[in-house]
Amino acid sequence: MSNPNAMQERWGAPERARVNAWVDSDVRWNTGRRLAASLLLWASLLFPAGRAPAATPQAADPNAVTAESEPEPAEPPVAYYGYKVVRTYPHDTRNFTQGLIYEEGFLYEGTGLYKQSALIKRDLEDNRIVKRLRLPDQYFGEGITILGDKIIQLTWKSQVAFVYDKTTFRELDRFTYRGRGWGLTTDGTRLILSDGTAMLRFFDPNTYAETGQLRVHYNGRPLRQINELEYIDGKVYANILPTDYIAILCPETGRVTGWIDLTGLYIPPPHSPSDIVLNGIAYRPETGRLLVTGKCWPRVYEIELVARTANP
Ligand SMILES: [Ca+2]
Repeated sequence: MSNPNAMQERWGAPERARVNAWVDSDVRWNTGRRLAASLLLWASLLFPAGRAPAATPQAADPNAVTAESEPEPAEPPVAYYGYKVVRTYPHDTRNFTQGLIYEEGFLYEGTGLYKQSALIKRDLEDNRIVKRLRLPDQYFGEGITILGDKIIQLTWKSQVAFVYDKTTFRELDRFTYRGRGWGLTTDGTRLILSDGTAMLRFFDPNTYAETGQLRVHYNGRPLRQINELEYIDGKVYANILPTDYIAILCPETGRVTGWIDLTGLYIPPPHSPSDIVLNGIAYRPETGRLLVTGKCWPRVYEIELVARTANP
């Protein structure tokens, strides 16, 4: 969105009601709807449901406030970020990115699609593939995370996760879970899984038992389509399918505390498949920057976040 002010002027009250309902509805994506979803999400940022209309000046009503009335505690403001590209790296356009992690100079990627899913370790500097493992044809790979010397990889509908040795990619274990697997990350003590709904689900990394769930919400409404994840400094960063936005979530309350708008980072060529969308967040602790990419995108982008106001 190049001119949010113009959008703000153009959109009237009925549209505002509609866009605020976006976070409360399932979004099925195709090329047109992907663009629409990004526009709607941006509009919902401009017109949050909880924002009160401008007050009309009138005489104060002495009966309106009683001794028992106390103001609602104000929630911390939501942070908004744009981006600055610092550097780019090649990305294999055959990689249908579903999971992305950076560790000590290497980029680990989990890819999807039946008969094409893989786990790949690549040297970020020279783009050399260090290790690659093809999943059996019946599995559609999803999110990955690293915990200690292990890599865990989800599958989409098979309800199976694979546990690998981080160095050799040898399968050490596998476990089952109900529902679908989308994104995966860890806070160091728990596995954190997204399944396309508004829920984050927590798993014990030793027993693989599900230990809890948390509904993610924005303006009091569930935020669905939570996809690839990355845990950074106490927050969960989450791609919201099929948009160009990353939500920053509190993993204790489920509240959205920030938004990153990556509009324009990569624009697929005309007539590209509709699922060529942003999906991949990794973190470089030595630079404090994000590495982001998308499904079948030609580049990985190292970006700095640029703070901005909600209504630029
Ligand atoms: Ca990630």
